[in-house]
Amino acid sequence: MKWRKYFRGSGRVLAFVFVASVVWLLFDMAALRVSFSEVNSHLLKERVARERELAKQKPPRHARPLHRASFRGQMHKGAAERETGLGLPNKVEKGALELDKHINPAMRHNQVNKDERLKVRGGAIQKRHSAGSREVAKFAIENTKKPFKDSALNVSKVGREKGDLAPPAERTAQTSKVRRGRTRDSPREAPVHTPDLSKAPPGGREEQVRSNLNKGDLNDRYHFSRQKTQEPNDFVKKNKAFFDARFKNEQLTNKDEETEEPAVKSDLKDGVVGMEGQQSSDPVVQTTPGLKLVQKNTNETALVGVHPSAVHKVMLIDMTLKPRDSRALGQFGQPAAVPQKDEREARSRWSEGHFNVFLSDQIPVDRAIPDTRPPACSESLVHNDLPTTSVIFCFVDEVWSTLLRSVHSVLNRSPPHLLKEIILVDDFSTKDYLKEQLDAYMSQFPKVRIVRLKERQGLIRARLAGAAVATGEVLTFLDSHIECNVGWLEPLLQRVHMDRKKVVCPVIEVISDKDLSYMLVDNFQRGIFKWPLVFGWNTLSEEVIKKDKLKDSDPIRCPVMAGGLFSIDRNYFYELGTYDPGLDVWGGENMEISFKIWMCGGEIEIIPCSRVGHIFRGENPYSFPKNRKKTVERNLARVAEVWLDEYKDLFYGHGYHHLLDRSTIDIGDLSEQKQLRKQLKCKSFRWYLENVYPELDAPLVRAQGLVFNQGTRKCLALEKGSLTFDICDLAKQSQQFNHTWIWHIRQGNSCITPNTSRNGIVLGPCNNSKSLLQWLHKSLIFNAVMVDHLAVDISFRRLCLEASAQGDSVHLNQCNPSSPHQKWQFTHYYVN
Ligand code: UD2
Ligand code: MN
Repeated sequence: MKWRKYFRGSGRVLAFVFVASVVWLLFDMAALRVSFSEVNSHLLKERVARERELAKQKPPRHARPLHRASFRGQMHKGAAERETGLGLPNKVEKGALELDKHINPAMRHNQVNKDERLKVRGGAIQKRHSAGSREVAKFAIENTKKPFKDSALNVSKVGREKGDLAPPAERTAQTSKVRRGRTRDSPREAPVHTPDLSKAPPGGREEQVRSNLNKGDLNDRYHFSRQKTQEPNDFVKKNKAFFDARFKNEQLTNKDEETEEPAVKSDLKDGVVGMEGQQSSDPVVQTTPGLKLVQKNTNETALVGVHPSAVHKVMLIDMTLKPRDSRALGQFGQPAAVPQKDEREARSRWSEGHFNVFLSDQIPVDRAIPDTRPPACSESLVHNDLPTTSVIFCFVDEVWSTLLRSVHSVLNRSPPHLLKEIILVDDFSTKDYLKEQLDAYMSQFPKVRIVRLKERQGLIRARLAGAAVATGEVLTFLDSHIECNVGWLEPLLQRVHMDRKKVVCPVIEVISDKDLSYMLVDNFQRGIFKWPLVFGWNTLSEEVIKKDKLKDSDPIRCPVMAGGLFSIDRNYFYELGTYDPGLDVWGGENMEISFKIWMCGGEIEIIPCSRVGHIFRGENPYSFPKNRKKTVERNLARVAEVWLDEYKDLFYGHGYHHLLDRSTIDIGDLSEQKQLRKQLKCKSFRWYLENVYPELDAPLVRAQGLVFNQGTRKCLALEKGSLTFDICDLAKQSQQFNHTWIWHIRQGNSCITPNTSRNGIVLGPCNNSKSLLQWLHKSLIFNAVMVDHLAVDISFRRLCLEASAQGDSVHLNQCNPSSPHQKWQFTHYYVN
């Protein structure tokens, strides 16, 4: 009754005017919010300018359009606090301030919808939105039909004329095979014995690791790596079909929309995809169907029970500069081939990037690639208030077209409101095209910033330089020769949003170095390491998958990350003390950050719904200021010293023994890093092994227990400071010895030490760098017929430990393969 009076007489007029002005206002806002992302052409800019002109002529607006910040402010209180803090740079760049202008119109529309839904619910509003959506669709088609000058390709042609120097054709082909079968860490000096893994059965990475390790040759241990599951052609064919199907569906969806809009139809209309010569010559607006209250096939169990208005389905954004040409080389991630007439040039340009640079330059910088995500991923829900990210690409002498393709893939396939900026850190490149030409090209895209380092820092310190100027809430590091796949970003940010201590990696897929095709990798892969800290991939076992009821779209806990591609909460990155800045140029930083994350309270996950292709190269296409092998070794030694506790012996004992001698290698000051570990109250490496990577074989010693002598049939004992023999007794502490990873025979802090002057034996303090204390035993390196001997090298002479005939003392003697007094057995052996 109370209300009715307002709807009588002048009240009715007032109510009508109010409703009409709300409707007008919303319509106005929707129109004004039509903006463009950086990737759209200047035609879009003109359109917005026209819109603005129109807006000026309209009556003054009573409400300002909702800014992303205020939208986020309502949905996610902590955002503002997270943006500052810890004395981090809080610089707001021009590009950043203009963020709102560059939000994809459909995205923006979506935000308005959600916000308005909170206040006003009703059919009128929904209708208005659907009208707006159609306008966006029309708009996209109009604009993409107009001609667009492909400046990227023009410029890349300039770069192409610079090639010279040619490896032979067979080598080019071979390098590609080798690349598939080698690890990211492979030392360039190492010989390559890698089988062609393109023919290996799926799931063979682990076996590859094992078989290489068993060979006992350190160089071999490096050679295990990514493996693809299918031949590229089959794969691409399959995925092309998938792609085509997707296009068909979208057209249907669009048709449906033209006729009738359901009451709660999705407001998520993202991105524009154009493909000439496909199902339609017109570009198509992708439409993500409306949110459903019931979640199906989603791995985001944590989202169950969340109010549907707080989440949405992962967006399928795939924008282009102009309609895609389905006949373009490498389109859909298909393998490309070099025409016979260009083979010479192609070969000559291989060394520019250690992949097929010639082909890369022919392939569109914004080509389509197959959506390789597990099917459930397109149903995944993510929060509306995800944090923003700064994408950081470090590069040194990167190839022009791959660098551009990397940047475009981020611009084209990331929701604009989540992409705060792209920071390109030029690590003192020597190529001219990476200077003014790059500046000029990137100036088209307000979100791209270029940081130039004044001297070569290496990727670790270059990443830190990028992080220092980043303003996004999350840092996303990527290599500069990648292609982000559709829907890559939101699933990563979702996990960080759920828990800021989650550090997340996309699945790294393979872009062939030879034909630039895009290949998917096995499911259920995780990053692991083997001794001596060699990164590799391993497939989760069937038992684990069954036990944990893992779906192919579920996040996978990862003992170590590959290193190149990951997202981390910016403040958390600084809380962790970033990377050890003492790590040089390349290598080992992935181990360092992985141990740091796990041991200091974080987690590393691979997110199968996020996929990024990467060109794995056979060689680093840039110089190392110092020797490459030594650089990596030194970095790893720093990591081992700071993080491995007593397990660092395994690192040294598995091939880095020479690093123990600090007079020949200076690994630099570690006090700050050790201090940091204390401050952060990080857990022990033992904890890491027990809780994160229990599958790793990590015995602390080679052998342990009683040391039995065949000749005397007694055991070695340490009594009153000297070595003697005793009846073997497991219960006696005096008879317990360790044969350590660095070949010491040790009881407590005492080591069996040769007395060089008299071939005698004394007990001395253990000292890691003294080679005199190293006793070879059960080692084929030493001599197949003397595996039971304990031998030591003194001034280039090899001598063996021998029990006296009386069985009361030990001394050194010429090695005699048949003497039982020189044969020894420990109770337990941990190494074969
Ligand atoms: C892997 C990682 C890489 C890094 C590396 C070292 C992946 C996919 N890649 O080897 O990110 O963790 O292992 O451990 O996981 N760069 C510089 N300055 C340098 C050297 C390199 O900026 O002095 C850049 C380079 O241009 C590239 C990135 O750093 O964008 C990584 O180098 P890479 O591609 O040679 O390393 P990669 O993929 O062999
Ligand atoms: Mn790389």
